[in-house]
Amino acid sequence: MTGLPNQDADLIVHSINPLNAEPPLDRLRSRFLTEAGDFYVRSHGAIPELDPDIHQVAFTGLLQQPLQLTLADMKGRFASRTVTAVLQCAGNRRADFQAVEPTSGDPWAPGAIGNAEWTGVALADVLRAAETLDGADLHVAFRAADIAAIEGEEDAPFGVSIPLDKAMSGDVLLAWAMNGEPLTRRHGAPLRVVVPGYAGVRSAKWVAEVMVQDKPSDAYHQAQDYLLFPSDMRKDTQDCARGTPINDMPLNAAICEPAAGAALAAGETLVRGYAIATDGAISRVDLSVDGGHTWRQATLDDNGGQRWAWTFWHAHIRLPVGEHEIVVRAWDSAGRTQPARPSEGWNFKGYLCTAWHRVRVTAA
Ligand SMILES: Nc1nc2c(c(=O)[nH]1)N[C@H]1C(S)=C(S)[C@@H](COP(=O)(O)O)O[C@H]1N2
Ligand SMILES: [Mo]
Repeated sequence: MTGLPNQDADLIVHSINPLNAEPPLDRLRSRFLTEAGDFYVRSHGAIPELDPDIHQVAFTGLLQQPLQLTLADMKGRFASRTVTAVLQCAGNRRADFQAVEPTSGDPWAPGAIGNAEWTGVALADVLRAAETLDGADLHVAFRAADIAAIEGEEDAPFGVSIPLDKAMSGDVLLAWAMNGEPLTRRHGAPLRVVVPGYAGVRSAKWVAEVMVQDKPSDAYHQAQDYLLFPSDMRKDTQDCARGTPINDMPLNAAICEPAAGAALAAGETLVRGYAIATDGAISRVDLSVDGGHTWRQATLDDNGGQRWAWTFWHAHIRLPVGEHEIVVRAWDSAGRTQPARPSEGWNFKGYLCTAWHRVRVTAA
């Protein structure tokens, strides 16, 4: 994986403007709660600078009591709530798809993911105060303060939506803090949405308007991007009606150490990584050094049983002198596991790469 020279955060930078960058995997694996400086950044436009004392969020649409709230208003009116949750880009691990056939988008390694403790107010509490209508077919759309560059179209504010029932679940936050620190600008200050379990794209940063409506957002990022297309579709045949909006993230796992290409001493090696299941527990993580013919189990680190957090795992394996490929796959509590090869899930936008993660190393 290559990147542009590190500019500031000591991350692997895929593009500077907009800023897209991910941490080296050993740093990602070093702490259960990912520090802001080690947290991937995915942005579609320039990072806005909003004054936290002045910035307001408008709550509009199908509400009896539309609201306009500053950060201080929110803190004063609603109970604060903290949720530990993974945020993961739908393009995480896209580089593995691109080794099969090119796709659009940046070549993310397995670092477009992070796990943080988010503090804010429950979106449900604010929507209840605004007296939202309830209805199975309603949606909550977010308009953000950044202006995204959109290929072949005019620049437009970043916009996405989630179903109202997800918004009312209590775990969806309007968050102002990450790991107990105020949000940094690049991660959405002064206020961002955090939608646990969903693809990162739904967690709008720099949120400016929250709209309850009877259909999903028609903004580009909801209506035309972040759709999972069938494998036979290409850019020139793109038909959004045949794409599925990416919400819940699938089961996945990655090896963070040793690094790809590492030269190791033969003998015992510590292998460490993360695993993530959509909604509930990782039940098992398997490692193979013979291409998936035989497997042994990694040890799962305790994640406190937190529903939206990731699971760290580790194993000591013995590597004789020679070249090796270490392979990982995870299992969830429903007995699901991951596909062996990225060719099985390839799509031209390169979303949701969940193939067994493989790392080649040499031992001498
Ligand atoms: N306003 C706004 N929100 C956004 C984005 C953006 O470009 N603008 N990118 C989205 C995507 S695709 C992801 S994966 C996450 C990344 O959040 P992070 O940069 O804090 O890691 O933010 C989401 N929210
Ligand atoms: Mo993303």
